[in-house]
Amino acid sequence: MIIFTIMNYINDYKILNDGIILISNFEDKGDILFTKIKNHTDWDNSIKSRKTASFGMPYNYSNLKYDFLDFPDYILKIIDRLEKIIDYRPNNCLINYYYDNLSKMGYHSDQIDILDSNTGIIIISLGGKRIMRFKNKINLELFEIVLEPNSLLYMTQEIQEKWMHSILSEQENEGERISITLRKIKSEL
Ligand SMILES: O=C(O)CCC(=O)C(=O)O
Repeated sequence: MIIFTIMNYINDYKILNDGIILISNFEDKGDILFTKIKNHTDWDNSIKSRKTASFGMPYNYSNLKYDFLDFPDYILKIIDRLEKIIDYRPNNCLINYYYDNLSKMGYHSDQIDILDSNTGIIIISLGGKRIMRFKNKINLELFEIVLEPNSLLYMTQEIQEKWMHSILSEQENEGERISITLRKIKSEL
């Protein structure tokens, strides 16, 4: 499993379920970034329950095909920062915009055969908080993680093999949320 240069976040990270790392205060300009992404992204509206946009390497996901698109500057800055704390440089960024409390993402596990070995999935959360619920593929055990604004969640590929995950709709009025998800997709695909 990737070892983060945790020293940077020594008081501020948790390791959960032996394959998930949560850093609670990763993004310090989350509100500005949220507004920029919300207002300056050409959103894909093909999915009913949230809007999406993909940058970097082409990515096929949930019956959608996203072509190559240059990274915007703000994503490049995030990738530059990330590269210093993980051992690789993500080459795709899929952004999800949960535009109201009912926006959600159903149970799934991420496709891992398209990912470079020893790289995981990074999720940076902006805006309203949401709950990510995991379900074990064999014994159906459940556990939840609260994705607070400005947090970073890292999941290994092994987690995808054993667990599915989902983003629940919100009962409370938590407001809109944006998730920035980053992956390193194999270049020979
Ligand atoms: O929006 C999120 O935080 C969830 C993203 C996710 O589940 C995924 O990219 O596989």
